Amino acid sequence: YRFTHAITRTPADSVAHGLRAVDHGDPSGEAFRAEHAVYVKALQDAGVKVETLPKLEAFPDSCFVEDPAFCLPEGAILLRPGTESRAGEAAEIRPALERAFKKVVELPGIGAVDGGDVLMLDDTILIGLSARTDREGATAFKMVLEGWGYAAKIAQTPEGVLHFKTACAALGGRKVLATRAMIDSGIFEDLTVLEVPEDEEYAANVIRVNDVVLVPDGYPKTKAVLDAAGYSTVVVPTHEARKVDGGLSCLSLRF
Ligand code: CIR
Repeated sequence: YRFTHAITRTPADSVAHGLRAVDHGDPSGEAFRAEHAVYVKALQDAGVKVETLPKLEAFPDSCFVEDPAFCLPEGAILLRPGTESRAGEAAEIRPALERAFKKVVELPGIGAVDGGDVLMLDDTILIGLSARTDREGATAFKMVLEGWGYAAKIAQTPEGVLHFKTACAALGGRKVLATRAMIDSGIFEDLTVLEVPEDEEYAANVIRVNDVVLVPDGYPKTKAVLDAAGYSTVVVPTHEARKVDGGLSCLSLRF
């Protein structure tokens, strides 16, 4: 499966007020925009046409476009982010999705799902319950996916982890990269798992884009694991994103 398109959104200066579990200082809008440009270039170099939407000062976390929607070849699903300050982001991303897809549907019901909790494997889509994705939202989302012909399964995000994909990434071909906590949950029993070395847990959030794997800068042990497994890795800086718990996957919608 190859990605041909991606949607991103320029980080606003208000990202300094972005949500975070632990405060390591505020990200700078300007520095974040410089890193974002490197990220966009890396996607383009991987063969993807990128549409970058204008920054939205009213939504500090809106550059993390992965959370308010989920894209599949046949259409897009507008999600309901599970935190109040981000609820309006689904409406903001809708026009871009309507330009890109013939079919755009809303998550039915009132439950919450953040796109960061959705892991697309070759044969199944996993939906991780978390502080952002509740059982009601996950069940409604699972039904939409099944209606579109996909197998979907509800899983549990490890304790203290923001999103399911904060702790794992799909590498294609029944292979995943995952933290020890995620491996111990047993969810990947039937897959080939590459383990993220200790103290590099943040680097679990890589993205496979066509022939390359984008890896965050500063995690040499994880890069070495991927290189040794035969992947072609591209290092991308995420120092500003990390200050507000963001990583490589959250910065784009890929399809
Ligand atoms: C948030 O807490 O919602 C943002 N500061 C970070 C979102 C990261 N998104 C993701 O992992 N998919």
